[in-house]
Amino acid sequence: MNFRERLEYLQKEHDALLSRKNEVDPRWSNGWFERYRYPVVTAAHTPLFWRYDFDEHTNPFLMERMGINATFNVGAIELNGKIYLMVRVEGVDRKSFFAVAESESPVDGFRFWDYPVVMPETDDPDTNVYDMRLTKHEDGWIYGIFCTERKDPNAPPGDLSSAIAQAGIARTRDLVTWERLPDLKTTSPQQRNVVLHPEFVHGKYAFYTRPQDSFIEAGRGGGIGWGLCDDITHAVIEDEWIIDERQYHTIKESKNGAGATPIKTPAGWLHIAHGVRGTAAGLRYVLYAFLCDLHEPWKVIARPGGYFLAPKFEEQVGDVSNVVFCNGAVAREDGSLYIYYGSSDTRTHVASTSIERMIDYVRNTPPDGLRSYACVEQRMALIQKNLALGARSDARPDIR
Ligand code: M1P
Repeated sequence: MNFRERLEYLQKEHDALLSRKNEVDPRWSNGWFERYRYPVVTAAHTPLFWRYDFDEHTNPFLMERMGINATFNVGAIELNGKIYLMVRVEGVDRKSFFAVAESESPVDGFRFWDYPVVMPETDDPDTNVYDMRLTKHEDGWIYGIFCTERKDPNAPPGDLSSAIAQAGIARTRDLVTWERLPDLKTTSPQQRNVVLHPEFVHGKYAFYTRPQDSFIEAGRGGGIGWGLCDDITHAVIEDEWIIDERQYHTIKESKNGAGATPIKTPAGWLHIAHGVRGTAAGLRYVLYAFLCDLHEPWKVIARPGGYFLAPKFEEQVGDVSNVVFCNGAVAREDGSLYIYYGSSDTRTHVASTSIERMIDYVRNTPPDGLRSYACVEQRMALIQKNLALGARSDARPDIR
């Protein structure tokens, strides 16, 4: 293939990918959310002109000059009827940056804007930025809260891995021009998975936090925290407390973190978070949900046990396998809810449901029994009820 032919081929493939229709994945059915056959955003969705040099003189072989490794962990927002994803794009150089992909449809047709987001730095430049949560705040701004990572200045010589994670804060009106504000200050040595609540609480900005002792380990950081601050242009949380604890032998034993910006429903603030546990094969990240009081959003009022979405099918494999992670969801006026989630730190999927189904799920799923015996009791209650309703039994004990 000569230069022209190869360029035409690449463009044809790219167009076909961008215009591919998505469909509900028939391999999955649990009655309360749908999975989709195709990811909504992959590295291949990024514009060809981000990756290739189209000049035949400087790139006669039409090689990819600056590859993209992954597109995952997206913030999400609906504006004027369109869905905008704030994608964590990771180059082959391991650095992440933000870029907007938009679509008229919540499940397919996402196209990246020509340029990625140019996020201003603070006086202490970020080495890496990722996982933005978008919050349309009642103060009129759209905020992006994201993880900013820098090398630990106190790491001993030769330690090239120790890093510090903090919450970066920026705001915008149009997703194009961003005003960077100072990073959030808390009493915890590190923070990740920080989310801004969309409304003032007692006249203050309210944050969900995730205190952690080190870059990877939550350590004494007990789970998802909550704190208020007076001034978002110099955000300081002096009093941070845990509202959703990590717990032994649960899906959030090692870590958890707030995910999508909480969704206001008549029943309360709906949260979609992630929980992490250790396995012989490494960490396993799943999504779980909980509901907080409408007027006192720091109070959890429904806490279904276990996960609602775990890595399945192709989602299980990628750069960091066995991970699903959500930092964006869109609740539409018609009551539908679209949950965007990254799989294995590689690509982005969508799950669709409705606020009604989610509320049914969080209210009517029993909490984690925390012991096998208690969990069997919960299941016995369900079985007895169904058999009394005439459920057909498959087999009955009959050993003589
Ligand atoms: O690699 C899995 C995830 O790890 C981090 O999440 P947490 O801080 O809860 O461990 C984040 O870096 C996230 O981006 C990543 O998907």
